[in-house]
Amino acid sequence: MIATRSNDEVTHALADGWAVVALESTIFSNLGLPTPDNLVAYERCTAAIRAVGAVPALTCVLDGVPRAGIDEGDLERVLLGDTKVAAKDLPVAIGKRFGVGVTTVSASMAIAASVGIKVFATGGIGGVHRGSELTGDISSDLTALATYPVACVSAGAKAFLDLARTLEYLETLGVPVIGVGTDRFPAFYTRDSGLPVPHTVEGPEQAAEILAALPSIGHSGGVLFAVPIPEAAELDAERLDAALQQALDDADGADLTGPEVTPFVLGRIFEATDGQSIPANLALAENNAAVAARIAVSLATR
Ligand code: PSU
Ligand code: MN
Repeated sequence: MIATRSNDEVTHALADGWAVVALESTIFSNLGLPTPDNLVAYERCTAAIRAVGAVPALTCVLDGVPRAGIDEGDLERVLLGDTKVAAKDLPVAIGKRFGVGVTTVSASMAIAASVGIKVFATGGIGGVHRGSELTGDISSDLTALATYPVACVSAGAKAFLDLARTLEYLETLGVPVIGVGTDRFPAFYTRDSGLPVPHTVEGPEQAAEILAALPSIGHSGGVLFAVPIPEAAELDAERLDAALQQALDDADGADLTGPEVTPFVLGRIFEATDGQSIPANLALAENNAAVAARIAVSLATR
């Protein structure tokens, strides 16, 4: 078991069985969002969680210690972090005492599970990359969803990935994929990827009922809740397609592998959309945090 440290607020909430929502830190670093939008995203997500009475727990690694909940004085270090830590990197980050490691979805779910946090909010998950039949590039976020008993709330995944294969892969791994108020898998900036999700819930209460049923059937892994971006913040799919294609072409030319690929493509998307993707990104992250918090509260009070 990981020796994770929490701040006082998270420690007390967990001891009292109160609602806690884990957050990843890659999205709040410059690997996920440019400055100062990363801080704005963090403030909006944590405020949304607190607004319904839940407690936010930012995950990261600080001085070789996995954290689920930091002290405000450490926030600046996390926002400036540039070492991406996936679940598989956690032992190295601990053993080599990384100063700051920013956690991806997979590492955040591992850390959340280690302290018993049941609900986790992110922007978008990693997935099966286009061309994975040649490169083998499939995000370990998917394996983590099958491994850790944590519900992940995400706006689907970005359309620079192969979303059809991503859903097939989750199916193979046995991860329930559940649309919240939708029967379509969302594509991050847009509400409908054109692909159906296997299951739908009306809202957070029904989502919590499903989570409560997991232990009874021996399901040991997680669940993916897919929440579409709020309508008012949705981007135009056609204009976005051109930007995504440009970003992918640039990535092809840059000869990148492994964990470098996703941050590079994200950076190119921000440039190719002239920063117009940022408000959409902030809106969906905040909305996911709010939905996750309502699920966590519903679970804690049932
Ligand atoms: N997709 C986004 N924004 C992000 C990420 C993915 O739209 O910030 C980050 C998340 O931390 C996710 C990680 O867990 O990238 C996946 O990286 P990879 O594809 O290398 O597994
Ligand atoms: Mn990858």
